[in-house]
Amino acid sequence: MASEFQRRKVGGVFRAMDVDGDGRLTESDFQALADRWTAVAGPVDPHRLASVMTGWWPVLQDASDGDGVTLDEVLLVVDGLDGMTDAVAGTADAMFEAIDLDGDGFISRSEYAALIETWSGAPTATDDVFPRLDLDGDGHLTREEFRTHWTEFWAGDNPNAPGSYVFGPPAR
Ligand SMILES: [Ca+2]
Ligand SMILES: [Ca+2]
Ligand SMILES: [Ca+2]
Repeated sequence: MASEFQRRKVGGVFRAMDVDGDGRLTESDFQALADRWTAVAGPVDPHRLASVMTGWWPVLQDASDGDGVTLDEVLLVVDGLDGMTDAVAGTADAMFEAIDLDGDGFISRSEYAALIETWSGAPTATDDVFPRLDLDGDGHLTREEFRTHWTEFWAGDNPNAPGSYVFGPPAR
């Protein structure tokens, strides 16, 4: 069973992805997300970002009753991620490459800010979050740091872990 914290954490991402706000993720939400990301016209390639997320679509659909994917169904998938660590790490790497705009193998503070702004569709303060994610304080995120946070976000349940805030502060 997902904890209250996981429900709140994943629920924030769910609401960002449920573009039409009907409480279910459908393919039209993913299309609308790609459109939103394209409209931001930032440096993040919206199609690359969308393909990272749509890679999980078959897994989500398997958990659903065929009428869109609800938050409860997403949480069912989240519950099962302990046994899918390779798939989660693979998504982290794909996401990392989508964020690493200059391809230098690191995520800079500005690359991270571009991701969150594109993701949320609005300017979002990331100055407080980034230093927490930068575990060794060298000013950028390595692939390993990002993989740690991404895995914590999706498979973990620790309100004090920096990775719980990889998409920004959770909704209350
Ligand atoms: Ca929807
Ligand atoms: Ca970079
Ligand atoms: Ca670092």
